Amino acid sequence: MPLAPVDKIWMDGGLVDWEDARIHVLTHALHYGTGVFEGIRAYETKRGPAVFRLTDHIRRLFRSAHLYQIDVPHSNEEMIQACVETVKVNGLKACYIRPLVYRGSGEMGLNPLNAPVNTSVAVWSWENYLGEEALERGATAKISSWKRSDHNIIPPGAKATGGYVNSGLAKVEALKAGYDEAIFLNMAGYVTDGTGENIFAVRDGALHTPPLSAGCLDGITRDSVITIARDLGYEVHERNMARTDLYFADEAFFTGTAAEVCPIREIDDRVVGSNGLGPITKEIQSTFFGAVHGDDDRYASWLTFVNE
Ligand code: PPE
Repeated sequence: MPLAPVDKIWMDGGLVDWEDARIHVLTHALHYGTGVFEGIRAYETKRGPAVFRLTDHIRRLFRSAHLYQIDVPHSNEEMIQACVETVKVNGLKACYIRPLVYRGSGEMGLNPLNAPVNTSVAVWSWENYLGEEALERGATAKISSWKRSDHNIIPPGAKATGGYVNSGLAKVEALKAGYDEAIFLNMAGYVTDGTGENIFAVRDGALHTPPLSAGCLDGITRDSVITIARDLGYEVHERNMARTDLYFADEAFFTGTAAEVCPIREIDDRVVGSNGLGPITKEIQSTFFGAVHGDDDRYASWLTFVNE
């Protein structure tokens, strides 16, 4: 999706113009994927833009950095403030927010530990990852021939830039085969997630989603949906799922910051249940959108208001 430039990007502690946010070609992360990042959204509310679960995203950013032994040169609070400031200064009502911590230039070779650590926060307008119309109509998906990288290969629980080549392979395979999205299985053959989303199935009125141990990201939208579903009175089971659990589902949906709560209408050419936005998915989706837009007091603590 082409990016529409905004005014400012936060880089290493200060704001620079969009076109000046440049790096050297010998940036370590460019060669070896040695970066960690987050994807966050700010939504329009009656009180101005609000960032959804900002502290949880920044906590996960630091967890990812910890795994890769990257010392983030800013505090947790400074990264939170950097996100707030970058949303504010660009004057967008709603946007996607991309904090990045990466190994910079000055060292080559696989030992990353002597390379400097740089940070940035960029924001841009981003429609739903699978298309706004997919939120109603549902996306199509294909089980990938590529497996999700394992806990002992590239741990899927941390958002490392380099790990996303795994997702890229599956995404391209799915798109070229005519599907909107890929679904990964792990090395044991159980469902993990999409290329940039967690996955849920609804069957007989209960929700099912792979456990984190299957090898999926500890998605913040996943966690929000589990909370919302239980608040609405649904049972949620985190359990290993076979691909047939998806084919047999009454409803299925992806969750993610970029993809939000997006129904899946077809998996491997098999229509899923109601072929679109099923009733339970719809209820969860609309509660989720109520929460992110500040219209549901139960979830007020999930929002950070940028102008307050
Ligand atoms: N699994 C993966 C592999 C993943 O990348 C994401 C986020 C999720 C699950 C959902 O996590 P959460 O956003 O916390 O609910 N994927 C990001 C996509 C980034 C991209 O550039 O593509 C996102 O949604 O921001």
